[in-house]
Amino acid sequence: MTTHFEIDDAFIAEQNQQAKPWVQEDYDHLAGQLQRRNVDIEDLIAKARAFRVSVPSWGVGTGGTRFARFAGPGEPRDIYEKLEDCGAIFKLVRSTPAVSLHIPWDQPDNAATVRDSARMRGLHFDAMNSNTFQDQPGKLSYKFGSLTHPDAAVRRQAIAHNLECIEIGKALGSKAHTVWIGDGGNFPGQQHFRRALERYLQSMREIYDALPDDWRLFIEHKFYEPAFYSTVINDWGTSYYCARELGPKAFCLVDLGHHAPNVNIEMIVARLIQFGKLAGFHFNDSKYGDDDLDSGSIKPFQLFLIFNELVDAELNHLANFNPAYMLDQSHNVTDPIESLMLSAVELTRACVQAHLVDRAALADAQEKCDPLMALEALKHAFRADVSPILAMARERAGGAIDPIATYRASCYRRHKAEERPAKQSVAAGIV
Ligand code: LRH
Ligand code: MN
Repeated sequence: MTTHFEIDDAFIAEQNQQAKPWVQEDYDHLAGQLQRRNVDIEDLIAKARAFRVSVPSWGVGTGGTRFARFAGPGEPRDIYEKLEDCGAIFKLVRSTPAVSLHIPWDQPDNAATVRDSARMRGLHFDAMNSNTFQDQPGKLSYKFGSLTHPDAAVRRQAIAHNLECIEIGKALGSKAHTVWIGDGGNFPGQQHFRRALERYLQSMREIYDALPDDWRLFIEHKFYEPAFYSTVINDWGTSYYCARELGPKAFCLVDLGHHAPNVNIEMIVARLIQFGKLAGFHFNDSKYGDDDLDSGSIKPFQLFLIFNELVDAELNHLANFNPAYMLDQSHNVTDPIESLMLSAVELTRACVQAHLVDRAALADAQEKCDPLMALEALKHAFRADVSPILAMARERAGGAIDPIATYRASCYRRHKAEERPAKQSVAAGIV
C-alpha cells in the first residue's frame, strides 16, 4: 500500500511556534493603530477567518502556453492527487475548503470515491466547468464553435456535455455550473453576430432547464482568445443580457483576465451587483491579455477596489448578492501550491483592507464633491499592512502563520516527486 506524505497539524503548530512571537508583536502594534481609527482588530480577524475562495483543480498542475509547458516535479496525475494538493493548500491557509472541477480534465471514475477523497480532506466542490473548447476523441469537432456552431448536431453534442457536467456535479454535491465558450471568429464575415448569439441562447436554455432548482448557472464572458476577431460572449453587457433572458438562476461570472487592458472592472462589478446578476469571480491578474497570473501580483489596487465594491454591497445587504469566489490561474514558472496559497492570502488581504475603509468619510467626501478626500479614504485603507491579521487568522484556524516557509520546510514537493514519477512528455498548452 503506497503511503502518501501529508503535512500534519503538529508540524504546522511546531513551525508556528517559531513565528508566533513576532506576529504577536506586530499584531499588538497594529491593534493599537487601528484602535485610534475606532476599529477593533478582532472584527477584522473575524472577516479574515470567514473569507473563502475556491481552488481550480486545473491550477495545481503546472500551466503552460501555446509555446510550451515546463512540467515541475511531483505533478498531480489524476483527480485524487489534485485533491491531495488542494488538501495541503487548505491545511496551510485555511481559506480554501472548496475545489472547482473541469470536465473532462477531472472526469471522475467513481463520483462517490472522489467525493469521499475530498471530504476526508475537509474539501467540497464549488462550480463545475464544462469544456467545449477542446475536441474529444471520436466526437464532432468544436473547431468552428460549440453552443453556437452552425451545425445543430455539434450544438446538441455541446449541450449534452454540459448536461453531463451537471449530473457529475449533482453526484459530487456542487451547486453551480460555469459555461465559458471560446466560440467566435477569426475573420470579418466568418460569423453572423446576431444568429450566433441566438443559437447561444437556444443552447443555453436547454442547459438552464436541466439545472436543479437550487443550482446557479454562471455565464463567463471573455473579450478574445481563442477567437481573434469576434467572440460571441465577449463582454459583461452580452453576458448580462443572456442571464436576464435565461432566468433567475443565471448569473454573470467575472474573470479578471477577460477584459481589454484598462477596462474599469470594479465598475462592471458594481453594475452586476446593482442588477442582481453577479455570479462571482475567477480571480487572477494580468498585464496584457488573459495571462492568468497570480491574484494581486500585478494590479493589487484594482483587486482592492473590486473588494471595496463587494464589501459595500455586503454591508448594505443587497438582494441577490451571494458571489462565488474562485481562483482561475495558470502557474507556468512557480510551484502551483505556493502560488495558490499566496493568491488566497492576497484575496483575503484585499477583503480585510476593504473592511478598513471609513465608509462614512468616503460617503461624506462623495456627497461634498471632494474627490481628493474620497480617494484618500480608500488609499488610507489600502495602505494598511494587515499581514499580522491574516497570519493570526490562519494560526487561530489551525493553519500556518507563514504558509510558504512551512510548506517549504515540510518538503512536500520533494515527497510528491518521489511518490509521483514524472510522465516524460514535452507538451504545450494551458494544462
Ligand atoms: C477561459 C477560462 C475559463 C476556463 C479556462 C481554464 O480563459 O478562464 O474559465 O474554463 O480558462
Ligand atoms: Mn476563467
